Amino acid sequence: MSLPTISLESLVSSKSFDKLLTIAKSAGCASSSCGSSAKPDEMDSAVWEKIKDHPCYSEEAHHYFARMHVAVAPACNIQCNYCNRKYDCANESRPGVVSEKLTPDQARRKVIAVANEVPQLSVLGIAGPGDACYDWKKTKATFERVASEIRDIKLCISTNGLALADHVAELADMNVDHVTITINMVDPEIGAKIYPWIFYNHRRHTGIDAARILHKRQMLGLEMLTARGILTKINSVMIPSVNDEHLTEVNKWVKERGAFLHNVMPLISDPAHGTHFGLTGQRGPTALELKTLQDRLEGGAKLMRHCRQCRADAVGLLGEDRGKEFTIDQISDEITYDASKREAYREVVARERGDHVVAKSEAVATVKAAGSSKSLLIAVATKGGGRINEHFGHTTEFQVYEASQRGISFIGHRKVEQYCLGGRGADATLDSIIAALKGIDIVLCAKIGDCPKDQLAEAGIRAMDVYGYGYIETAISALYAAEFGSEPLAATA
Ligand code: CLF
Ligand code: SF4
Repeated sequence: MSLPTISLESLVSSKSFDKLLTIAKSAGCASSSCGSSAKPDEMDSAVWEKIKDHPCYSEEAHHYFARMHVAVAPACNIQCNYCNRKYDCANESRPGVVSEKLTPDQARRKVIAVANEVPQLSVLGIAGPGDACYDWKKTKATFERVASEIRDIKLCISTNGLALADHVAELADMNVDHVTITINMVDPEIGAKIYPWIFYNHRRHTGIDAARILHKRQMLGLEMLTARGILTKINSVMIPSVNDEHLTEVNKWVKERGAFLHNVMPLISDPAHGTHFGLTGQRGPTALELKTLQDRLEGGAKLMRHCRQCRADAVGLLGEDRGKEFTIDQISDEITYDASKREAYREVVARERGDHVVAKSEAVATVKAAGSSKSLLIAVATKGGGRINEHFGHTTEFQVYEASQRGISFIGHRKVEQYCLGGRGADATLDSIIAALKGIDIVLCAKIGDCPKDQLAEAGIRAMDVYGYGYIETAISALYAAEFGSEPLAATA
């Protein structure tokens, strides 16, 4: 039996769940790569086991797996100048939207409701709206309740690090394999410009004294996690003229102390959010400034470039938010966990992933074989699964890839307004999409009409749907080879 092309849409829609089950139960496998592992050759198998289904710790996994956050931890022990407590924790969450705060019991019900309906769900994260380690009782109670029913769900937290060291042993006991610490400085003088105060050992500390304590506690927490084999991701908020240059130093420090990933995120600063930085005119970095810094950091602690700065109650694949479908008022008091969708999805994805890995490595070899020093920036409309499977007019985010002598790399995303609403495209929206795609050479999507295609072409961006539903890297390699290899340009109109 040959495997059908899998679009995330077909896998997750309840209407096609029977089809998903049929594929999952089918005997044998016609996949060219059945049994292939997506594990990178250089990665330790134990580490791969921990990250292979985690959408934040593996760029590859983020095409297939989803996270959800439950907003159970509203209290915080520090003040960041980019945070207004009325909103979500800006360490891990886009400020500007108030979350639905939950008790641990409500959180348990919500996680079960999502697990029953969203087969991609693999990770439960607690990322605010305050600090997961400071508001520890609620964090712990939530994890214990959920893990006792959904045994294979990965538990993940995000913290500012001040109270982390007090809970590392319990995190290890609960099998929490993934901890994010937000570290914006290793120099307390810079820290004093970011943190006006912290609350530690029953009293408030301010200025350099506060930043020094926070720094020491963050390093201690990181070292304790590394000693226990817990994977640590460091989030750093890039604040122009405050810590942007300094983040190279942060990268070195955290690498030396065993951090698995470093995620540099742009400051989100808007006066409407009422934050200190927002109200005092501190700007965030441009996309180019962020990319330039990330490029400079290559070679140090491994970088995460696919972060979406999620809300503290986000649900779904990174880049999508299905939170509104799962508000607590829509969830029954008596809900029970049904593993069938998640299990069937995992079986299908395991096969699909093997094929994807083979296709990807062939694509990278093709790009390298072109022997060109040129690069191409390609924006892709996708719903996941590593395929070009979203219409231009429906997408709210393009994934951006760079093809160059080094291969094919995911380098970020560009958020856009949805162009097509109610069957019609809006010109003003198209203008804003074109502006958001500045610097992009080619747009790949499953379908695009002549009107937006022509207007993109006028702006110097080639848009095409001939590679629709194929693997992203395969299309990119064909385009790159056609453009810079010895073959003439083909099939790109
Ligand atoms: Fe959530 Fe964070 Fe865990 Fe992921 S998010 S607690 S590590 S499960 Fe991921 Fe969202 Fe970026 Fe965070 S994309 S903001 S990095
Ligand atoms: Fe706000 Fe999070 Fe900073 Fe606490 S750690 S002040 S909740 S951004």
